Amino acid sequence: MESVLNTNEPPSDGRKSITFKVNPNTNQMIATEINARLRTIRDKVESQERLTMDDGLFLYQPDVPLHEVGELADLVRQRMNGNVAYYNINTHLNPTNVCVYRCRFCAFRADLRDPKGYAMDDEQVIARGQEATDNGCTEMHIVGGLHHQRPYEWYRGVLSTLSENFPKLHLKAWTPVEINWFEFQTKNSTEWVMNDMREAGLGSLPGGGAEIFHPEVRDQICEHKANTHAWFHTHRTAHQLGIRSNCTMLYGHIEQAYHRVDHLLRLRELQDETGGFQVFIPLAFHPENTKLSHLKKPSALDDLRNVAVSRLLLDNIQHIKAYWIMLGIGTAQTALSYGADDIDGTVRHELIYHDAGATTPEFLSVDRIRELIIEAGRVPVERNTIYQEVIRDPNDFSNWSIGETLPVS
Ligand code: V47
Ligand code: SF4
Repeated sequence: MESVLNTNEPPSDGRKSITFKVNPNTNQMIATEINARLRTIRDKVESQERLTMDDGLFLYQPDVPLHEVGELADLVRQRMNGNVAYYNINTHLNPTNVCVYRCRFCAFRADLRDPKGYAMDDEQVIARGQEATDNGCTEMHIVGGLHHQRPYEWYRGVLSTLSENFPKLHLKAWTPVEINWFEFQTKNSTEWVMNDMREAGLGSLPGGGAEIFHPEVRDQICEHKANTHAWFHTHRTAHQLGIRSNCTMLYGHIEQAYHRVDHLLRLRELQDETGGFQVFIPLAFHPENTKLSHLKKPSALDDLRNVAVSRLLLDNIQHIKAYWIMLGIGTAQTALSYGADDIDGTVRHELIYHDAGATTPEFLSVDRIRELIIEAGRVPVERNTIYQEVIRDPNDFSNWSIGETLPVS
């Protein structure tokens, strides 16, 4: 039987689908076939041979036992990152939620005259920087909407205000969707925007705006914003300029296994070329208050399978992040045995997931994060955004310095 892939366009390696033998009475894959294929994949993983599109499609099949997929991913995690799990002390800043676009999965955006809409002024931005510094943050994660009436200088000003007042804070800012908007506003190239933003304080790029790259899905969930080509062009340019970046995949909405594998392989391809991605973050779709609110949130089983399959396919990206805000604490802890080696940070002021129904806390203390990691059997290590170890003054928590550079790809 053909697995359900329903696509018109072949994936990066030219395969369209994969055929499985199924038991006609149960419609489930035959155990002997599952075992044989798993053995082949295990051999490849053990000998560090690259997995293919077919392997990825197979590993995503719900009939393939999750614990076996997790065990393989755990092997890779252990080999790449040892017994360590990383976290950071960070905060979020969404300078505005007003947005010209209307992505169907987004509960965060607001219209220009919506009472929920806001755009921060300098004073508010500085207050957030001060709060972050007082709490010992090393990173500020900055993304938001594309405001109809805020010029490029306003966005640039967010970074320059923060970097002038809080020079130690690493500013991980703007997705390719924003960079693309700035190109449109300034009529300048990606490279120009990136250099200008770097001058203003940009340290690295977050992984957002990736959603699902395949046009069959992208055209249905966010057809107007920066397309797949623009997303890759932005990250390639960043990497060429020596700016590191993260990458993501938004799963659990209308996409199928085939689109997920295609997405992961496209990321692997760019990483082969530039080596500039530090970490991959699978993002579970939260449907509440979105145009896709009729859909069910992905299950914990699906979350863990996504962590594991991404660890296995993305053999050239050093870290996989189990973002606790989105997965929930229990699943994030379990994910540390399914391929993940990072759980993100303390996170204050998260809006994107909480607007979409996330019930996780809005903040975790450092002690709690370390406790979660230890409970999961790993050694907690604080990192900064670009994966350098952070050393804290034991008598003054907000006083920190940079130690060793940790493994990056
Ligand atoms: O691009 C938006 C996603 C992304 C929803 O780089 C949603 O370290 C689920 O990129 N349900 C932005 N997901 C967030 C992001 C991110 C998060 C954490 C760490 C890093 C990093 C990056 O959030 C968007 C979109 O894919 N998103 N709405 C939703 N309802
Ligand atoms: Fe705007 Fe980003 Fe929401 Fe899309 S995901 S509507 S670009 S804020």
